[in-house]
Amino acid sequence: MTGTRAAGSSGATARAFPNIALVKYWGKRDEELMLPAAGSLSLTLDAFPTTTTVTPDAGAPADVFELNGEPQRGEQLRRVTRFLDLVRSRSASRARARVVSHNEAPTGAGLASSASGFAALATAASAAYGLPQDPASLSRLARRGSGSAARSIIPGVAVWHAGDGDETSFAEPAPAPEMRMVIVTVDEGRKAVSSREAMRRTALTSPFYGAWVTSTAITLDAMLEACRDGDFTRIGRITESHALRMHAVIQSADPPIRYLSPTSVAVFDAVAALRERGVEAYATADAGPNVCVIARPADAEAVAGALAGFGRVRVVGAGAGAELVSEGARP
Ligand code: 2P0
Repeated sequence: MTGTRAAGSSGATARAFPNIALVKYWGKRDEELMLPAAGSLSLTLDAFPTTTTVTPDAGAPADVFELNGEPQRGEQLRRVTRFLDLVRSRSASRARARVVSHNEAPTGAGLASSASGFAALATAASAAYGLPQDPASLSRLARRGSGSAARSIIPGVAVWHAGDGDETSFAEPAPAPEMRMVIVTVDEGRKAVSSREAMRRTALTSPFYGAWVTSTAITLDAMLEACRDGDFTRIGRITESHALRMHAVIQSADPPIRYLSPTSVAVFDAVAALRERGVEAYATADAGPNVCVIARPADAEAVAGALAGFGRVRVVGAGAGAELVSEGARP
């Protein structure tokens, strides 16, 4: 133990799951406040959690961040420190912290590890530093670490409102029918261009970016209506078409960025072939080559079986929101 760590400040541990967007977030209107250019909607998964313990240490000279047993340096550590600086600016404590995180997803492979990561960090840090812990406050805070983390605070289907400022840009539950997601892991490698950088490049250089933003707002309204109606077919059609629009606008950046590999495209084709055979499934993909396919619960295993030749396949369902697992005394 170092320095003058307060007796009893044993920190707080939180767990959060990744989410996969059905209406995508791609572009910010304010990078400092992390306000999205448009709202989005996602399914929080019941797999690949991140569990994070934040232990404030009044005597420590700097924050420490350990991920899957490896001490982190450089940009990874800076992102955590910047986030904790924001937490400390709202707290009575200025103590540096030890952050120990375990992430069960392959980091950087497009399975949204930054979403579960910052949702867990926001939840643990809010408990450890005495900040508000209601879902809207946690979602707004998580957003500052990584936009998509705002949605991982919420269980199941979450809508992240674009809002008109920091106060109003948070995620909340959206009523929706039960769904499964078949995750086809085509490639576990780290992506070549981070989503943050690719989003910035898309916004700055794509001639289609304006249309992407205005059409996404319309798409989100249609998706919310389809979810309210429990209309799986409409949810699926919107999901697949919006994913392809996102990849189109990303490819139209200069220099272009292409996340989908030939295998990813083959999975989209296989999903279309399943629909031809009467099995309703719809594909989406994030900033990487892996493909996620939504299906009704009764069809999920058949969809997984049909896609098993393309990579590792896993059926997941709707997961819990970010939760405090244990809480120690405050610093
Ligand atoms: C999404 N993605 O809606 C979209 C679709 C990836 C593709 O949100 O810069 O890691 O930290 O806010 O949240 C990934 O972007 O980016 C993402 P930052 P984030 O899920």
